[in-house]
Amino acid sequence: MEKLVAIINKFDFKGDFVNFSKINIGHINDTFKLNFSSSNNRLKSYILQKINTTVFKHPFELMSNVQEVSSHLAFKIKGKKKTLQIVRTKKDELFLNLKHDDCWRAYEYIGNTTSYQKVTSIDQMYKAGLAIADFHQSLSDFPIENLKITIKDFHNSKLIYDQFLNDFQSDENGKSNEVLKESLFFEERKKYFGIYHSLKQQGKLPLRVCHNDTKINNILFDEKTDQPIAIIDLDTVMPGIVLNDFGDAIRSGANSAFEDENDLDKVGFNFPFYESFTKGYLGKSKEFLTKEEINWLAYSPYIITMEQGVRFLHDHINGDVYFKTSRKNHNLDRARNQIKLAHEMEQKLDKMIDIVKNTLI
Ligand code: ADP
Ligand code: GN1
Ligand code: MG
Repeated sequence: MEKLVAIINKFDFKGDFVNFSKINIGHINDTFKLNFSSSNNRLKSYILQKINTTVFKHPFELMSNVQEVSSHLAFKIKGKKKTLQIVRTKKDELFLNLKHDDCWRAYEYIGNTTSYQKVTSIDQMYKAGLAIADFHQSLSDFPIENLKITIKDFHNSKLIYDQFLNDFQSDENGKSNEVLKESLFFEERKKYFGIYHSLKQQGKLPLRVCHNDTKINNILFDEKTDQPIAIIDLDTVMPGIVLNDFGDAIRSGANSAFEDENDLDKVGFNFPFYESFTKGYLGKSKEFLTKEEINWLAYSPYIITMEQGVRFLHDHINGDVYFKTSRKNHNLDRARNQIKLAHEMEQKLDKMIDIVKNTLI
């Protein structure tokens, strides 16, 4: 608590610090909500985050991306929606650098919003689809060359799978035997991991400014109207392919269970949610997507769900060094959850393709 107060004192917050609470959402950074009182006795809140420097090794580059992207978005959305707004330190820095593994940043708190861990209505999916398309469109004139690579090869599914396989085979933590079935699932489908890689190499998919982590809890919805108000967690905004953003929102939003659910009977692919998101996304993005992007759209939820399954499984055999965990076998449960989801998507791929086609008629 004392350390946190010392850190809070370094930032240019307005008012008197009252209290804080920890927000236990998000697998990467440590997030706190801070409450301040101002002279007119109104409460004002901020977000304080300890940046995970194991994942984001260059916090200055990271924060300069966030700063540039959020300024651009603020200009584009002109008060209609919100975006992250950095609160600088009293020394006017973008973040507080105490030492390499002790870096902190602060944002204005975007209030009167809800961050869903699981989507609750078909309408939320439609609106989320529109919001992601809007995000892509708003950033279409952002100077892509200004973006720093915050995580190298972030969605390189082929490399992600190869690295998993390497560690699975060397089995340094002696866990490979526990995950033979899961590993086999991915091995049998490994051709899918190479698809984007080869399309990119052939120059068939354009690089655009992408969010790269469009998990549904990174969209804040207005708590009264349920309209998406802000897309947050801009740490992975990098040049990328829109298929990952489309796919990841469906991976997280069209799972009938929470991502952490270990009762696999509850895990399933909510097809109407997929359909609704697709209609929302394509409603806006058909104006700017290329034919090739549209051709691959329906595959992307499946491919990224497998990619995420491999990432969780890899972290499990590596001893849970990347994603935050709070119970034994947490990452293994998450991997099994993604496998079940991917398996269901696989059986509906043809129908998923039809939805994209029918939406465009
Ligand atoms: P992580 O990188 O660990 O996922 P996020 O930046 O996504 O961290 O933040 C975790 C959670 O904190 C979000 O899902 C959201 O609920 C909340 N949050 C983060 N920033 C804000 C903000 N500016 N206003 C309101 N809530 C926020
Ligand atoms: C992480 O930070 P968060 O919780 O929004 C991860 C995503 C994964 C997601 C899985 C930087 O997202 O890539 O899809 O967990 N972010 C990073 O829940 O690795
Ligand atoms: Mg997040």
